[in-house]
Amino acid sequence: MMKRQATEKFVNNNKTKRPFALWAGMMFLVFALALTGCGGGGTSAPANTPDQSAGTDTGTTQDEGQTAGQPIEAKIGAVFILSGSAAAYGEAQRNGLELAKEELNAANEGKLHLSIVYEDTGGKKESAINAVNKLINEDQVVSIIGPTLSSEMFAVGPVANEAETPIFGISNTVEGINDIGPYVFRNSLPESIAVPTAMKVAYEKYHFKTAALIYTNNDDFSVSGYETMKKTAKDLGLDILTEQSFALNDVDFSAQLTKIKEKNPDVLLVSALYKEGSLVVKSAREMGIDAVIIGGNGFNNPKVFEIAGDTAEGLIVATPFSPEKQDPKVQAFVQAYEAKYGKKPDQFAAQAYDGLYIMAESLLKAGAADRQKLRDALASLKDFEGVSGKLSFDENRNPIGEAVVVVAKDGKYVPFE
Ligand code: 1QQ
Repeated sequence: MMKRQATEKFVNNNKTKRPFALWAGMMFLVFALALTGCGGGGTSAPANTPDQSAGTDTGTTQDEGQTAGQPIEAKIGAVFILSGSAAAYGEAQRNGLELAKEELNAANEGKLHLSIVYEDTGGKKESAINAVNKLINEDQVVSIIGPTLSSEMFAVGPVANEAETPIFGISNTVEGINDIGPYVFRNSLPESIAVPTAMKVAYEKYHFKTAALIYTNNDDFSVSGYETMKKTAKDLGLDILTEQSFALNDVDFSAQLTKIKEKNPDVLLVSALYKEGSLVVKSAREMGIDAVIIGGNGFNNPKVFEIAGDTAEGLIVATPFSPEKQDPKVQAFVQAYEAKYGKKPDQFAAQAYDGLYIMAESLLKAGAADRQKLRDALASLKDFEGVSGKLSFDENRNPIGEAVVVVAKDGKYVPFE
């Protein structure tokens, strides 16, 4: 931004002295600055107007506009957990994004070309902050997709917002994500919608009266999910018998589960990421806890079945996406995904896939790979029909969508009836 203003000032000062001879030299400088990425500050640099950039090699900076006959070149950053104990989320997200990128680049040939720079956070806030700074300042991306966890978004959202770079969460389900600032978006259904849906639907079938809660106490998503579960349990008039917690990466839950077993609740509410959550479910069943188990968004990954095996049977979760949905759009996505990766997509892959489609639609609407124009186009999104449902944003850019309730049966999730 500073450099862009300096360039404009230089242009103006000299224009008044020797109009034409200097004009050519100035244009050369403007192009050179734009091509080396110095013009990338969020709004269109002077070199982006069609007549000025005609004849140059467009497509190397984040804010190159669409010039006659040239596609919009959009470089997008992706910040995912690609290693460590929650890596299956990031893998699904990368798969969904790559599939969408191939489809979109083929469908928009000559109009829009997307490239993606991936960064792995390992689930750590510090790594997420470094990744976002690198993407914004070095790679000069037009926008960022991710990060995977809400706790990471709370750390990096303010950084992207300050740098006026749109950041788009595809799996951040905690309340308050959009309050970070006007450049922060998400298409992931908040747990405040998904969790009560699952609990109410299950309540109508089982009419449980007592509940126990167990959650990860040092992860924003898990804590927020626990609070939503507790509030919903109270709203349903349930008697909460005990609340237990543990930390990320814990593997032994026998002390907490022993206390829960003593209380014999009708329903056990679990708020955790897939690894800890699946181990809790497994241990609970192995210890003889026979309560109905309801989980949160963290369980929407097939790793649950790998870790918990048969003990996952009966686990109830809400999700905006089911690969079983008999909708032509969903089935086309499921088939393309299976053909490419040899397995069915989960919700994380689906929301990533939709996220890039939304980004592409918004870039085409913006008419340029320009951070500010893209932000405005994203903010005006309405009735986007994705594989994970229909999406609009409310006035705070929160997604408005619906959750379906699923239950684990024979190693996969099927609609809850
Ligand atoms: C969040 C989540 C996690 C389950 C994402 C992997 O929903 O952190 O908000």
